[in-house]
Amino acid sequence: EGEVPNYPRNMPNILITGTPGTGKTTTSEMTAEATGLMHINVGDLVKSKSLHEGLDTEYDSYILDEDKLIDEMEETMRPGGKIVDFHSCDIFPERWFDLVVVLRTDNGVLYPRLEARGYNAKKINENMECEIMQVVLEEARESYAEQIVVELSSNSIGEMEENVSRIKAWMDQWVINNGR
Ligand code: DAT
Repeated sequence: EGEVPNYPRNMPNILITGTPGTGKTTTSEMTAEATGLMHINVGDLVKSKSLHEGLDTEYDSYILDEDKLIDEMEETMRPGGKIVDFHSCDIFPERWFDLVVVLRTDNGVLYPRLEARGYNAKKINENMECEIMQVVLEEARESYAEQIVVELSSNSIGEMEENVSRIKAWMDQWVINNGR
């Protein structure tokens, strides 16, 4: 951290984070479609490039190899223009991102989404607690400058569409301010 020069970007990098089920992947796909930015689904990348140390059988999730993941992504992030989709946000270098979006979902809406995914009870409870305790939001506030962290409500399709429009409008303004 701090040793890698932060080259100026022509396009912004956006992190879309939040508890599993809050809508990161759907929102990222729609935003990529609307903006032309490239969506990077970090969970898929971890699986496809084996950037993990095996499966945690209790939670049925991969044990991340953070160093391998950051090395794998570094060159891709450098020129900008990426939407990074992941349920955790404190593992990435702060310098990578121009905007950090934290999606939030009400308990009564999130629970059935997690059930519909076929998560086991332990995983559902862990994720519900994560959302109730605002774990990802606090992580984002601790890891990034206050002015780049935005909390957006993601309970309905309407809210998701609104969020995509807001992110697109933010990006258009970023290009006016920073693009060359
Ligand atoms: P995540 O990537 O955060 O785990 P997802 O994009 O895969 O979440 O969405 C999980 C499920 O919930 C999927 O079936 C789409 C649905 N969903 C997500 N956000 C939504 C929203 N704002 N309104 C309605 N459905 C939503």
